[in-house]
Amino acid sequence: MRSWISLLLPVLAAAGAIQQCKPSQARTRKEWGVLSTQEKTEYIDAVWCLRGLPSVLPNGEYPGVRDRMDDFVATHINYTLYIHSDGLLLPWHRHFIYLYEKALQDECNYKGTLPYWNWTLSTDNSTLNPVFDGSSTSFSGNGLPIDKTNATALCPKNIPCPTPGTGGGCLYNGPFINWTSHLGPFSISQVQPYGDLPPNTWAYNPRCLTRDFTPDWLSSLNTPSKISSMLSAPDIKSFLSLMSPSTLGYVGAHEGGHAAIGANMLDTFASVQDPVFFLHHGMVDRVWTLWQQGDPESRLLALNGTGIVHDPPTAELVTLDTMMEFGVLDCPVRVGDVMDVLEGEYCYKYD
Ligand SMILES: [Cu+2]
Repeated sequence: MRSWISLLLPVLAAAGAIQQCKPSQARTRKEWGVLSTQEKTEYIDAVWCLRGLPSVLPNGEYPGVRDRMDDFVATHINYTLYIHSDGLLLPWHRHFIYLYEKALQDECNYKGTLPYWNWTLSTDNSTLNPVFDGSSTSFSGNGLPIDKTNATALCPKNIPCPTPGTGGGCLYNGPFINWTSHLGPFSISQVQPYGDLPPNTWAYNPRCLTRDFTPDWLSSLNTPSKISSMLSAPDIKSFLSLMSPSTLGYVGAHEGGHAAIGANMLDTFASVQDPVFFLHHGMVDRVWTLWQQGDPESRLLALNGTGIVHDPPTAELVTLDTMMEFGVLDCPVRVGDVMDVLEGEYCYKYD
């Protein structure tokens, strides 16, 4: 993987010795809907706190990086072409959302754990409740409806073509109504194996956060029966073919969640700018974790695919010894060290 900002010391890397995880002491990551009003408020406040902290990346070199939240956005942009639709999707994003959870806790005094968005609670509801009901304890709701007369429909090869979304514009209710995106937007056509970062990658382009609820994606890709098929997948290859197939034009539950929220969340490079990104990836990590724990002997260390987007045939396969980079967020991490959520730095479980 390309070394970019790795020369800057990860100032927030764990300083002390790693403590052993006792499974009985593992902290539970919970579904957003089961959190109390106070727990939800504390999480939302912590997210806003991160927004208010200075970035580690220097603003002179990265004009669009305005705050600590943007350190996460920029890191994801920088590694996008290595960590999607391939063998690094699961391990890289597991560690990335863990670092975000840790930043909320260490830098914003958040006492809880990272919540997740259970897709299956949204599949038959066009407002994608309860995470998106627009109340003061939600992630805000849809974007305002915009005219889509000239928009091209996104139509993957392996599911019926989804009906276009009902929003597309700026958020208009809930706690994130004044949230801003600073980087991008970037075109999906830039997501190419061995491609370059988009032009003007780090430019400052402040604008509102957009969403475009498109529930058809969820009813094709994220239903309870799709989740059970994933959980009973015999090997990691078949698991990934349902979660995130590497073949261009094919989609899985990971893409389903992104596309159902739409707009900014559909921007492969910069989707992290929507704070709900971390709840969606919490669910991706949860389903992977539950699958791994269903048969640890054969599944815990199972990997498939390469470290290049869409797994081109010439790319090297990911192994437990592959090193993953996290820019200013952390030192490089070995894939083998992120496989077990009850080992090493990690000590968490899902309800
Ligand atoms: Cu990603």
